[in-house]
Amino acid sequence: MSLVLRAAAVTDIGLSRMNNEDSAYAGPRLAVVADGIGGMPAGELASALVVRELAPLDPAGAMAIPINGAAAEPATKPLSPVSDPTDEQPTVRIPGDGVDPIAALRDSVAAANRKIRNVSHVDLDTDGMGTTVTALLLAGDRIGLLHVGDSRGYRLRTGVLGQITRDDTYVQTLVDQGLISVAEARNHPRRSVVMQAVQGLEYEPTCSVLAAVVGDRYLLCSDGLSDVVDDETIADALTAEPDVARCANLLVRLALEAGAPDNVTVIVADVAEDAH
Ligand SMILES: [Mn+2]
Repeated sequence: MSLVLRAAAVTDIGLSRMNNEDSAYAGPRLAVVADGIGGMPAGELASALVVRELAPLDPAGAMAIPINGAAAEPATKPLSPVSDPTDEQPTVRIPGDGVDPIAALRDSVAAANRKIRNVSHVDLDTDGMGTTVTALLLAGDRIGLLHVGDSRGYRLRTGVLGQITRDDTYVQTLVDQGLISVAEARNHPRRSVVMQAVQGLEYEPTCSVLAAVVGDRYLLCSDGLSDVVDDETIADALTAEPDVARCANLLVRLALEAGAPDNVTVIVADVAEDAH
C-alpha cells in the first residue's frame, strides 16, 4: 500500500496589505508554505524562489505553477508566478521510498538560500529579502518536516490538534524561558520579530521525521492565519470539514472574518491510501 497526500492550498491577500508575499505548493508528496519578508517586490520573490526550488520534489511539481501572491495581483503585476531571475530550471528530484526526506528538503532549501543571496547581490532592490518555509515531504511511510521562521505546521490525529513546529520568534524564546505565557505572546508588541529566515545568510532549519498515518490531517499556514484564529477554532474547522479544499477555504474565511491584517495562506493535507 502506498500513501499520498490529498492536499489543497488557498491564499488570500487579506484586508490590509497592498501585496501578497506568501507562496505555496500542494501536491501528492509535498506541501510548502513560505511567507516572504522584505517589502515589494522582494518578499514575494523570496517566497516564490523557495517554493519553486522545492516543487520538483513532488511528482506533479516540476511543471506546476506554485501559488504565489504576485499571481493574484491585477494590472501591473505579471499573472505568471514570479520568474526565476537566475533562469535556471530546477531539475526533477523525486525522492523514492528509500530516500531521506529530510536531506531532500534541506538540499532544496539550501539551493533556494543560495539563489536568494545571489539575486540580492545583483539587484539591490531585493537586498535583505527572505522568507519563512514550512514544508512536508512524504517518502514511503515517513513524512519529513522542515521549518524556518514563523509559519506553522499542525497535525490533527484522532481528533486532537497538535502544533508540529516551533515559531522562530522572539516571543517564542520568552515563552520557552517561562517569562511570558502563550496568551501573552499572542498580544506581545514584538510578536512579529522573527529570529531567523531563509535570506541568503546562515540559518538552521528545524527538521523532524513523522510517521505517515492514514487519516492524519496536516495544516500548514502563514502567520496570517495563526495570529488571528486561535488553535481551538482551527481544530474545530479541521474536524468539521472533511473536504480538504473546502476546509482550506473555511480557514481563510475565518482569518478574513477576524480582520486579516496580513496575507493568509493555508494548506490542508490528508494522508490517504493511493488508489492506484
Ligand atoms: Mn505573514
